[in-house]
Amino acid sequence: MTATAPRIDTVFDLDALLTEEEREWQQRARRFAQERIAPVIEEDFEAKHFRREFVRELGELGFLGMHLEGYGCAGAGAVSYGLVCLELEAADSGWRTFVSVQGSLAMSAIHKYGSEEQKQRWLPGMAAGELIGCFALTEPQGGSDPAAMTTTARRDGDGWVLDGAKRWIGLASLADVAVVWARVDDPTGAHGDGGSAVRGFLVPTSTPGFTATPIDGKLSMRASVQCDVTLEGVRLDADALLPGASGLSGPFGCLNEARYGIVWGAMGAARACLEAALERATTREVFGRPIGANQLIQAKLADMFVEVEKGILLALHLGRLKERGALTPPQISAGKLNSVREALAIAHEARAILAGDGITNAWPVMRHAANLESVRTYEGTDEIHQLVLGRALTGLNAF
Ligand code: TGC
Repeated sequence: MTATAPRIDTVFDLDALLTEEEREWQQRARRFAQERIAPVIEEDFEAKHFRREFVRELGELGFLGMHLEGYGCAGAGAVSYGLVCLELEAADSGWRTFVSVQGSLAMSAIHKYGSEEQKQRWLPGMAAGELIGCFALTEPQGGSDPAAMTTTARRDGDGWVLDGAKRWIGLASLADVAVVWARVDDPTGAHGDGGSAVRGFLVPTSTPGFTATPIDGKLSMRASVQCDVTLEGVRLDADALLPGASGLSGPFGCLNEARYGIVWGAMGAARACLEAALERATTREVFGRPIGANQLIQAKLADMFVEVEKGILLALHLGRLKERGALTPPQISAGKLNSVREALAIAHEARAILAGDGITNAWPVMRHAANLESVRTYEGTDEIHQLVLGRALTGLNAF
């Protein structure tokens, strides 16, 4: 009986489907994840510590806003970006989340909807990891229905005044700039808004009236920071408005980017859990032989492996569609729903294979399982994505 655990990503030879450049991005991210994040993540998770110094390193590696063109961004393809998400999340969902919030949400919003001046002011520093951005959409009453937002922006001379509250805003207490989505009431249409519209604002976090407070008591994503944000009479100049976004399609356009990263990232967490289970199965002996020699364990491992490989193939398919400009929101919903659901199931199975030790931080599995509970909920819950798919299939809106 041999106990050779193959590298699981060689079994399907997914590498054969990637370009040289994509493999290089993946290797660069894998090295960072294994050499920088992995050695400290259990300690950081325990201590609720966000390692700020990694932000510049991520910038130097080109990962921040890497799918964007110009302004110091790498202009990489969607698959390269996905592979980076996968490798970072194999270490911890918190670090993939950081890259998502910075690149897919805050930088994407500025890149898609900002004026040339706004892009020049913020994007190069954010790409380099010198500046941090956050994305303030969700409000305390719930995240699933952004149309119900109550944060307002009202005209004040040439400028604006923002009032309201946001919740679960990643990195807000560390951020230099917040992309804040607020409702502008303009019934006369005098400012070109044509009634009530959701608009985006770039708020330097040093602006009086902006307060971000880290949310305590989290048992998930403990090595990253999510905040409550209050906006009390936050006065902004006219040029704080993102000119290119009007209506909810603005923030949803950014959520599409972040959800796409999750499709890949969650499979990284799943792969890490499978690797842990494989290691345990081939080294732990019970009844005089490795537990992996038992059919029941092998069946679990095989099922976990099939779901990891299927999930990565789906992510790759969506990535190729994205590179052709053909990726649709229901396709992203299918990917996010599948990846996170399967990753959670894999984490739970891996925990069972690890038995009692699986609940300790000697293994990464319980941390991944706890993190994935957040990933399951943010950027659209399972149920929201099921309903997006239900609408695409039936033509009937169940919201
Ligand atoms: P509806 O109000 O009818 O449509 C509004 C407008 O938005 C457009 N739209 C989209 N555009 C691009 N991509 C998408 N995925 C889009 N989904 C909708 C839509 O076409 C319409 O455009 P227009 O021009 O006609 O006005 O909304 P809906 O019925 O289409 O959508 C309903 C629903 C439930 C799917 C949507 O509200 C939804 O996706 N809800 C979930 C929102 C969500 O994901 N919230 C969590 C955000 S996570 C977060 O805020 C934390 S940031 C991360 C961090 O900081 O850590």
